[in-house]
Amino acid sequence: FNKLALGLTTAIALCLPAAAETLRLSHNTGDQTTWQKGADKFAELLAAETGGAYDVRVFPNAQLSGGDQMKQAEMTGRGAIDLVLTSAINVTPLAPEMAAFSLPYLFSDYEAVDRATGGPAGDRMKEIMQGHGIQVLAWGENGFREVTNSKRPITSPEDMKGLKMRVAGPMYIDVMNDLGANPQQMQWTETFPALQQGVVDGQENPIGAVIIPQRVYEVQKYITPWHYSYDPLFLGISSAKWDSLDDATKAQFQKAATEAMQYQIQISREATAEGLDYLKEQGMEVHEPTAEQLAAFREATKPSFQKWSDQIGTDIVDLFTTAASAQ
Ligand code: X2X
Repeated sequence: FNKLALGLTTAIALCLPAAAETLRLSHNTGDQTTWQKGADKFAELLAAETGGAYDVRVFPNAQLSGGDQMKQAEMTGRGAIDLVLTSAINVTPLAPEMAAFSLPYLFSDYEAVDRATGGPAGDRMKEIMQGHGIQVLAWGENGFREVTNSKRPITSPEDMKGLKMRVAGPMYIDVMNDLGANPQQMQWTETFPALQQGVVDGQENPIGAVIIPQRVYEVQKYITPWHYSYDPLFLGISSAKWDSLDDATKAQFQKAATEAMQYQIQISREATAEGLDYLKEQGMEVHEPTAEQLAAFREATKPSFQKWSDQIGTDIVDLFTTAASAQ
C-alpha cells in the first residue's frame, strides 16, 4: 500500500504544474496602447513557451515607479522591477547614450531604423544597458514623434515660437528651444489633463502607438507629421533576474520577447499608416510638410543635434549615422 501511495503521490506531483512565478512588467502608457498590447503578447507567449511557469503581470502608466516614467529603468536595473517596456528617451537620465536613437532628423524611414536596431548600433546600446543592470531582450517601437497643438497649424519653425510644449525628456527640451517653443518636462500620465486645461498648448508623440490609443485628438486640433525624432521601445529584464535563469529558460524568454516586439512593431506601423485619415475623421487638421518645410525644421534643430552628439560621443553617433544613411 505504501508503495502504491508513494507512486500515486509522485504521479500527482508530476501532473500538477508548479506554482507559476509572478514577474512584474512596468510600462508608462495607458492600457489601450500598442505598448500594452506588446506587453500582453509577451506575457501570453512566455506562458506558452514555459508551460505556464511564468505569470507576467503588466502594470501600465508607470504605476510601479509611483508615476515617474524616468524611474522605471533605474528600478529595473537594481532589481526592484523584473521587466520594463519603455522608450529610449525615458532612460536618458540613466544612459544618456540612448538619446542617439532620437537625435533630431537622424532617421527618415523605417528601413534606416531597422538597420540601427538590427545592427551594431542596437547591439552597442544593449551593452550600455547591461552596464546599468538591464538585459535588453528585444527592440519594439514607439515611433516617429509628430507634433500636435491646439493653437495653429505648424508649417515652419516660426510657427513653434512661444508655444507651450509638453515634452518627455531632456533632449526634447533642447530641440524645442531650438525651435523657439516654450518646453516643459512632464509625465505622460499628466499630459492629457494639462492639454485639456490649456496648461500646455501642444505635445509630440507617435501616431499609432500613442496619439490614437490615448485619444490625444480629443484635446488637440492640429497635427504636423514632421518626423523630427524616432523613439524605439525596448523590452528589458533586470540582470539579477536574467542571471538567475538557466540557458533553456533564457532562450524561452528571448523567443517570447522577440516575437512579442515584432508584433508590437507591426501593429504600431499599421495604426500609424492609417492614422492620419483617422485623425481627420476625429476633427484634426493635418498639415503634411513639404520637403522644403522639413529641411527648415532640420536646419533649425542642428544645434541640439550637435550638443547631444558631443555628449553621446562620436563612436556611438557614427554607428547611428551609418545605419541611418547606409543603402
Ligand atoms: O512620454 C511620452 O511622450 C511617451 C509616452 O512617448 C514616452 O514614453 C516617451
